[in-house]
Amino acid sequence: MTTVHTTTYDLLRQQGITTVFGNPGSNELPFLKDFPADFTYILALHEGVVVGIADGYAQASGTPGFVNLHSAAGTGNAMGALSNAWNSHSPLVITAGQQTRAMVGVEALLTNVDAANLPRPLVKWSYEPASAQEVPHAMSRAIHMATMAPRGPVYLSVPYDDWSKQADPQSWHLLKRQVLSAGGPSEALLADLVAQLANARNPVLVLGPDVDAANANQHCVVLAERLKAPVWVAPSAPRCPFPTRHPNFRGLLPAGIAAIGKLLEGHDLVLVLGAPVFRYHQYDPGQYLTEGTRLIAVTCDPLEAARAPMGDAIVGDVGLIAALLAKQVPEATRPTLKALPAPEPAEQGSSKLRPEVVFDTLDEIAPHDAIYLNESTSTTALMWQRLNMRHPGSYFFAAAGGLGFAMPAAVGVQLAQPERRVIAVIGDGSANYSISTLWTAVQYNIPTIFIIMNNGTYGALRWFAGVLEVENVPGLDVPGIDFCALAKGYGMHAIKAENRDQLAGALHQALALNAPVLIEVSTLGPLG
Ligand code: TZD
Ligand code: CA
Repeated sequence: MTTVHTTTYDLLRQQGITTVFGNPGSNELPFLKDFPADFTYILALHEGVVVGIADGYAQASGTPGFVNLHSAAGTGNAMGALSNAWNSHSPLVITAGQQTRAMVGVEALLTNVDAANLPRPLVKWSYEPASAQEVPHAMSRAIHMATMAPRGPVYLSVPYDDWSKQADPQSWHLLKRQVLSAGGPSEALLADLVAQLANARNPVLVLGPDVDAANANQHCVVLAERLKAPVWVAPSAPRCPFPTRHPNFRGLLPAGIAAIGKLLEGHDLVLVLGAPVFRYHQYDPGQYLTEGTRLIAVTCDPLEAARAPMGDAIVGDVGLIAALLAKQVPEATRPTLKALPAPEPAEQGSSKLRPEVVFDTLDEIAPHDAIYLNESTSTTALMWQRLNMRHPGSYFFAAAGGLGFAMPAAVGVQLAQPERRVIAVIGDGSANYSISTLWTAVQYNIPTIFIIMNNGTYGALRWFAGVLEVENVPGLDVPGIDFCALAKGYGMHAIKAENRDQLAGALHQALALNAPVLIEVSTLGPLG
């Protein structure tokens, strides 16, 4: 007899899934039993970290991240991370163990009550198979759901007694199936879009994370050059879809309604590729777009298309449509754009390093194809101004703004991209949400470089308190944390850097090592 266990591992193998990111409990042991030699298990010590690593891995590899969590408690711990994965269209197959079927009804300890409902609304599909025989089918369905456009996380709860049962004898069909997305535009739609761009007097491109996810960055470079159009990155950017030193690059759009409306004023056509319209943050009421500006958004996601408050939307394959436009849009007769002046090199400042200096030093010393993870919330704008990000897949940020993403995701990205060095720039506040990531990086020798920007405060919240005009708010400072000591506690090499020279030395040292390193930098906060 072929068991559900054997059939499921065969199915995962056939789908190219041989890494399991997990944190186990009793309900999961029968799934992990006789773990096949051609599979790798990556253990993380908190479920937010498990999903964060898998998310980074899935985004950087473009292949599904397979996760195994412990029942309701493990899933609950992962929900914050799931909010980011949901917003970044990250293809995650999240499985969780369930109590044995005979004891679910009496709600024995570690029962996942109403399991399929628990992760909603942050998954595309959620399910607990009605019988053991159905598990391979449900797993197959989960993988296809996660990887089909628009990609996203799915959830599967499996009672632990199912794994040793006999699989449906017809399960072999599942091992042969492929499900492909073919979301190209019709000729008429494409011709219309090309004509609208060709006839626009002053078009502008706004690019989002799904351009980078589709590896369509270079198509967008060609499109921008042919259109002679400025390029903005959509607000609250989780990825970098365009080279930041390209002459057409204008920067990151602010995350307020009125601010965006004003910045896009004067353009008759805004073409948004691969972003929601828009991921606003601070409430900045005003006009979405001013009179005379039209917007067309190309997105992989019908939900994004439907909820945009203005403009038209086309749901389709962002990469393919970008490639077709780059080929078919005629060269505009407008003058070629000139690059914005590069920012002045920053002075070190008094006792603590200015964040500008940290980014200038990184930009100078890090490899040109380094991959950056950002969770230093008050310095995001500086990072975008000062880092020369040239290649696709060079930048990742929490897509829902949930902290605790970047440290684990940096480990997952490094696993997916062993040829490129991953550098995670993390605030001292943010570092605490997923600090146990350091343990996984050490144990599996994943050579991510963690730079902790220690300014002793939740800097972004201090800035936001100013925006909201609220005073005397408690809980905004985080003094007294020694990150080098924490890193050493997890077995990681750690270096303190107090000035530019020490930071440069630490970076050279870290880059020469084939091991993870934490560099703690004392930085000036946003308010000095
Ligand atoms: N909890 C979670 C899971 N996500 C959040 N986004 C927050 C709390 C709220 N939050 C922000 O949005 S930014 C921020 C918090 C607490 C401060 C982060 O501080 P930091 O970076 O030290 O990491 P800066 O540069 O000092 O802001
Ligand atoms: Ca901070």
